[in-house]
Amino acid sequence: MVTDYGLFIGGKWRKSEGKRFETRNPATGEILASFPAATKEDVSAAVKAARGVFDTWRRTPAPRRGDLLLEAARLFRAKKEELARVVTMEMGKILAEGRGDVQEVIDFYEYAAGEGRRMFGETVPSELPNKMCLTMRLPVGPVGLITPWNFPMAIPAWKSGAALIAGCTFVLKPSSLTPLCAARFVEVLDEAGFPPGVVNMLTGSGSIVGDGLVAHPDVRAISFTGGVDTGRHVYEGAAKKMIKVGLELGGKNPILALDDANLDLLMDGVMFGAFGTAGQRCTATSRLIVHQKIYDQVVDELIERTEKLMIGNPLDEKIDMGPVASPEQEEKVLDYIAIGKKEGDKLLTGGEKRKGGTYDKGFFIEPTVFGLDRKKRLAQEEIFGPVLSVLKAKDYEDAVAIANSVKYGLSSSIYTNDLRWAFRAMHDLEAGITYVNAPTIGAEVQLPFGGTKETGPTDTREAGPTALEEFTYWKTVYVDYSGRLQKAQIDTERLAQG
Ligand code: TXE
Repeated sequence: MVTDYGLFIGGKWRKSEGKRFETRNPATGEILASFPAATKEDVSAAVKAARGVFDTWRRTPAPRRGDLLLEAARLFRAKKEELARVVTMEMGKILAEGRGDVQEVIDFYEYAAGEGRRMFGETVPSELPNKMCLTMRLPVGPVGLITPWNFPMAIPAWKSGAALIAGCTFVLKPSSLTPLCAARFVEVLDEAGFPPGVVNMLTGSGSIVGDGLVAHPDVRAISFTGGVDTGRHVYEGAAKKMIKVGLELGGKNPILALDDANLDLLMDGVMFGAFGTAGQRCTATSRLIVHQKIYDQVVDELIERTEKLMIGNPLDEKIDMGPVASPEQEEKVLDYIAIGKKEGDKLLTGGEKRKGGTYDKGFFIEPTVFGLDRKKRLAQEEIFGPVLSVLKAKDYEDAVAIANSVKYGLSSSIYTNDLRWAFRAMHDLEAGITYVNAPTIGAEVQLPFGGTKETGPTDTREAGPTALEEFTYWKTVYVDYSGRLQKAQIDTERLAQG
């Protein structure tokens, strides 16, 4: 039975005047649930709820806020299997990855809960006697969280976990492809006992809900993950209000394979990095840059392994790769494959939509490998699908030049057993993340996550201790206990003169 959801505002599921839309399983076409497209009035109501409880929430001691995050983590753990199936059915990633999505929620909520007992500021000496100075973090206010469909529970968790522990209330706007995952996520937070208004969720369009949150005067920060063009638009809107904004806008992530690499290890990493989640990860391996000496061998092995991948319904545990997430994604990926063929790039394997039988109900694209030149569009643009480009490099320097020749800078990897190249790559690769002898995917929640160049501004990082930066500002406090007026810069000058 299809559940008709409302909007989650002020601790209650509410009706909306907005038109309804449905969410479907991309492997089978089955309708999963229906949601309202929130209106401007709904945006105002949600922000009002978030603003109304903000003072209560920010005054709740951070360790007590952490207790609620821990309770939520406990509930997510208890419901992990059920929620993982929802992720797989709505987004299309295989079940093992659906479980991974929920595990990230658990891991990050547990990690963020601990921040409630740290969140350190500093004490600093004053230049004057009997005076002390300190810094502390304060929450920016109610925030807007705008999330994509590829990690439909993990990304809302990364953003909301950090916002909540910082003392912010939030309005989450999930992608219209995965509202069910967001609704189930919010249901768990509700069950954990967050006060009404701390957690709010609005489904609906980017132009009404997304723009509405960015423009609303009471929304004091935006955390966004999605495409570059949308991200730029959000950044411009946020600049008008001078608010904080965190942007994570994807990548064109390379693996560099040097001639001394362990080839088995390399191939395992490439297959996982390129075709995991059908290539729809911001950190997916989309370029394999191979030293000329091992190029032919790598290509042969790659074709053999790619052709063995089983594609099908991701709920079936035998399947290696599910569908892409939507008809729009399918069209976009097939367009790129067509561009590759037209530009004369060498199609090494795949390159077709899977047809016939149950495939016709979903959006299945063969895992595809192109051999190509570094300047071609497929080597430069984010495809966000199961398409890997292999490029030939003369040596280490050439491989780095190819790696850095794109506008993105999120993740990167090098396979080598030579420490010299491994350490040089850590410095030379223009990316927020570099892996050594591991694929470009596999971020852990206790470390900063984010990129450089057009992946997004470098002043914010999700996850890790840096996650707090997005949602807090620094307050500097001076405490004068001398009992008299002391003048910094003026009195200190006198002290110095004696
Ligand atoms: O992204 P959008 P889409 C890339 C990837 C993919 C492409 C398009 O290349 O093929 O983007 O995906 C909301 N104001 N990534 O269309 O449109 C939108 O509703 C505010 C990379 O899904 O950027 C959704 O909630 N918000 C990526 C979110 O923005 C707006 C992950 C992302 O949607 C808005 C996903 C507006 N005007 C896609 N318009 C990554 N970094 O990993 C839309 N939105």
